[in-house]
Amino acid sequence: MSADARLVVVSNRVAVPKARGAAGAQGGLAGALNAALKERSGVWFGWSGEEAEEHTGEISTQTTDGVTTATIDLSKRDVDEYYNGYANSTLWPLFHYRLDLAEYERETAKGYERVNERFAETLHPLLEDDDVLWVHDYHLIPLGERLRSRGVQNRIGFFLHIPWPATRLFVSLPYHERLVRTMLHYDLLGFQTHEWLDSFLHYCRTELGAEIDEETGAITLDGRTTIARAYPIGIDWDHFSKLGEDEAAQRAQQRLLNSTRRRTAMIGVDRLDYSKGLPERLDGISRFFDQHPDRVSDLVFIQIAPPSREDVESYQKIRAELEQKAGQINGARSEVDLVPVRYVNRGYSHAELFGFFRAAKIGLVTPLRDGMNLVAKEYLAAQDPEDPGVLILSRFAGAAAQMEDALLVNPHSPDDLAHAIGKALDMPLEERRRRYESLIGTVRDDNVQDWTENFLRDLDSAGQL
Ligand code: ADQ
Repeated sequence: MSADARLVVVSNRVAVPKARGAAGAQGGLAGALNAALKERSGVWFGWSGEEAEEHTGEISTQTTDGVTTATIDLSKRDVDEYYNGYANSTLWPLFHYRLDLAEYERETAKGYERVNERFAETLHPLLEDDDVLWVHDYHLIPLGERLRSRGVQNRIGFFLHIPWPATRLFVSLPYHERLVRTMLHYDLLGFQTHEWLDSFLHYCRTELGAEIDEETGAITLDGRTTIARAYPIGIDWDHFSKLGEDEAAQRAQQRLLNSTRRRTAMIGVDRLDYSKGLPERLDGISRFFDQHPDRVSDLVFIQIAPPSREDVESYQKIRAELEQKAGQINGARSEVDLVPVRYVNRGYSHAELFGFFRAAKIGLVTPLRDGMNLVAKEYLAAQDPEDPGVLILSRFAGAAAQMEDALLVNPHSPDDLAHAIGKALDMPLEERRRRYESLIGTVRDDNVQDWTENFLRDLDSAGQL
């Protein structure tokens, strides 16, 4: 298989590339994948995000700068069962250790299999013999096996963006073995961290009796070998770190500084998701205020959290809980000219986020569980090296494995969070610089371009590893 074979990326949603020079930002992952797709005149296949009355099998294609996007619509039933149902109400909570929120419904499991089969059926005719396929995330775990059952022999890799749970949790999923066996039809499996990789290997060894070669990550079962490795994702450093030159970033920074005046701004930026530990974060802030009432006027906390997956009940609940907690803190602690928590339910461009991150002297990234968490890396990339802010990071984010010099916290403990906030507020410049220097290297060097290259290099040579 040659390294310049055409690349076919498959994910639940497709980020349609912007024409050269077109306005608007693209996420780091979309940017990196588009760069790889451009290099290899590739195709990006997935759901359009649109709901159709009926599934028609029609593919919409668009080619920009040599990259073709091919999308299909899904029916309302498909979206309910596959996306809102099995992917986001079964796998997402389970993989984020929220057994209490995981729902197991036979119908949604069937919908998940049906849509994966539909992806395989629609994608198959588009494939050429030499294509290298890269499938992304928990929505499409069985896709590789579905393609193999149609005779596809191409090299196929899979990357999981979220954690892989411990075996004792994972086995609570009905038909868990069937799901994992489908994964062994990929040539290469990528995980964000060694912890998630080890959990997966542990499952394969103990539940399936697979043979594992720890050194190469080779998993052998029934005469087939799959390679599994950790590939920690990074940010698009070249793009993100230069956003400070952008006028929108400078305006956003100034806007925040003007509005906070002499108070220290502390920031959180997350999709509104229960895995991100947002109510727990507010509990920690509330505890800090309880312990240090004299410091309420020193600090303002800005939480930016655009709603996501609003059709799923657990997401409606977390939103209501957060509104209530923010309201409680502000009710108890506000003065006529002072509101301690600013809770904003919308998204901002990367340039604006850069400006907010730079204006905030404390970054709070405290998920209860997270595959990686790119916000932690973006916060650091936006800091002024001469006067950097402090990152408070959950030990349960994948990013923590690379970022031991952040202030690592247990997000479940309000006392731990409150202590870290106090420490960050009082941290001398010298210590802030030292921590920043030790952290920024991995943010800069282990970037998303490297991640793409490493994964695709191993996929190109899978079978010879
Ligand atoms: P997410 O759960 O979405 O991603 P994360 O990695 O933190 O989590 O964020 C992805 C991107 O969304 C970042 O670039 C961030 O700037 C942006 N974003 C978040 N909140 C925003 C807001 N309020 N406004 C604008 N942009 C916002 C999943 C996994 C993660 C993994 C990534 C990539 O859950 O663990 O790091 O995929 O693999």
